[in-house]
Amino acid sequence: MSQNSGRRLTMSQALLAFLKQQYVERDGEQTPFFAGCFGIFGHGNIGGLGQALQQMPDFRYYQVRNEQAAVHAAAAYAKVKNRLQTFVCISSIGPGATNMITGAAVATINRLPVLLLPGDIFARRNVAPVLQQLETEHSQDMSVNDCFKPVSRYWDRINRPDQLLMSLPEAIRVLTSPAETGAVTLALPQDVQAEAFEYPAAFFRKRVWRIPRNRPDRQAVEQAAQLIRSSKRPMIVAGGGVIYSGATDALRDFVDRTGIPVGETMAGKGSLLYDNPLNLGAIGVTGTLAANRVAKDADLVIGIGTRYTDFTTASKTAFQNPAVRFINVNVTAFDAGKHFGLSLIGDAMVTLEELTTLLEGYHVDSEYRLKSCGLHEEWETEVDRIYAIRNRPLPSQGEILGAVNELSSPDAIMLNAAGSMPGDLHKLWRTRHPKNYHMEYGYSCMGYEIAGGLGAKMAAPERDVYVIVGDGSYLMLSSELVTSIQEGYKLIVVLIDNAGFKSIGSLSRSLGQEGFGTRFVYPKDGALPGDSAGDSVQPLAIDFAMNARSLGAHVIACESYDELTAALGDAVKTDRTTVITIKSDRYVGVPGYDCWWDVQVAEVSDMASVREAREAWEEMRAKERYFLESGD
Ligand SMILES: Cc1ncc(C[n+]2csc(CCOP(=O)(O)OP(=O)(O)O)c2C)c(N)n1
Ligand SMILES: [Mg+2]
Repeated sequence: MSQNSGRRLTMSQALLAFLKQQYVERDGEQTPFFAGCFGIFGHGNIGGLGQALQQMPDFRYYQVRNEQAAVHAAAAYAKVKNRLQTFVCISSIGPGATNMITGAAVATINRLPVLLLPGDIFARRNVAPVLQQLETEHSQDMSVNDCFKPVSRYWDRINRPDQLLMSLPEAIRVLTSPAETGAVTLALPQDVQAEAFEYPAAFFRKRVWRIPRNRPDRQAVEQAAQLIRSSKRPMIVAGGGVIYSGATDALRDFVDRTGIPVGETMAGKGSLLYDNPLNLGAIGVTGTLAANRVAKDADLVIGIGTRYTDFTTASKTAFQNPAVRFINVNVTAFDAGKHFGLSLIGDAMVTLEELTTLLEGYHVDSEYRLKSCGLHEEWETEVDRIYAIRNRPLPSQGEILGAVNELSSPDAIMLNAAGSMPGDLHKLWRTRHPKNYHMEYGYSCMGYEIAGGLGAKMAAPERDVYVIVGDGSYLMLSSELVTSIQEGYKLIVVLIDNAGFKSIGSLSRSLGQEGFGTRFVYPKDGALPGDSAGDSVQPLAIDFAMNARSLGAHVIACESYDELTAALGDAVKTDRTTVITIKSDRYVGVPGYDCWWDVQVAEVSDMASVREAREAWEEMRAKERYFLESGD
């Protein structure tokens, strides 16, 4: 087709027509890359993208309540789809646009593709300052959308309709690249969105972006095999990359043959099923005794698809063997190089397969294997113990999470993000398929839960989706309950009401700060009472059940463990999003297991409790390592 036989379209129409033609292919399977569009209209996009979406109903538009929530839903969708499909999120200019910045950070930090199209101020400028415009006296080439730059993996502003021809292919290249993916932002000035241009017909050809399975450098893999053969206490740290690569079977095979035990990160939980005898479970700050014990003495850590956040490394204290070395399998050179590790830059699945072949005949000492399996067993007993606690008068969080685990279908998705729940779930959740445990813990963003649940359910409508949300997160962002009801994507929401920020309360107490500012209570004597005030406080009378009911959800309010189990039984039978509310004890917590997290403690204080906490902090701070010895 000649380049000249073009189609005269508005920039918005051309953009959508192009997006509809983008496909990804991995292992021979092809899918359209975009499942549709979430958004809210305003004057900054109604006549541009709004008009184009109306005219193209086959690119489905979903109306949401909050632009931040839209990006969470898109990111969760992409996470469930192993990054092979995502959503476009659109907003008006100004506050609608900046609402998406938090979502962009979630997506970029978690390495999840989302395409953000915030409206922008008039490119032609003559009517400036327009409603919601940020003015600056030293430049006219600036708007609030510049704030997206640090949280986007690719950022552009489309000031002329023909710029799409150059910008969109870059945007899709970044979104579909396992190494580069994250939020991509194309800021769309409101006037340009509606301007027409003769786009070459070839621009709208179907394009298939193949997701490669790059194999690592041959010499590096051979060196890795040598290192593994000569190690005595190797362990694997399985991160999100294992799951995104679809490498869970390859990992199981590798572990079966070599006997190397596995600790799982927040994003990597589900890399092995919970009952694999060599699955030591969660590692790091929120780790199990099994994984943290093995990590402490490991002489070789094989990180697969992990970023090594402080939660994974227990703030660089998890690996205490002075001779520990790292092999890092990662699609991203940046991550592969961490801890002076031997970098295997490549796809997790093919790299594991190659290593398996090179390690033919190798197996760890049987004593080491037996020790790992024994620790796994001991951990299962500890989970049983915590699931069986029947705390009174209010149930403990551990037993609530146990009930959800035991009473949800094995193929369900459990989703969570912030509060005291991620730590408990990382330790306690018994993962029964690789997508069973959906945790946003790169940004740990309060408000991800319900919006993310919507995205997860849209990605896997055949699965039950259980959203576990704290009262704090619920109050921050629960508006997509409405969208889930509008669109018929049923969620089962378990709202844990512990009258405040339990997680930060306990963190505060651990720093000697008495839970200040973390309870949902009225001020007393001119200040917000902390935990030292005990029960002599007036709680906020928030009726979560009524709140959820008012949005159209089916609601089951529970007072006890038994009522909760009955509610979980009933919730699978309802016809729409169902919110189960349950009060829980603020103080009964799941303990830490041989771990530490570096959170700053005041160096000087009037409070003796803070001075004491500082002393303990200094002792642990001294254990933090740089791993300078790790390299050659
Ligand atoms: C958007 C956002 N603001 C603040 C925080 C810091 N933070 C982490 S957990 C938490 C409390 C969450 O409260 P809730 O949802 O009730 O869970 P709980 O800690 O009570 O289990 C806060 C304030 C955060 N992670 N995200
Ligand atoms: Mg709470």
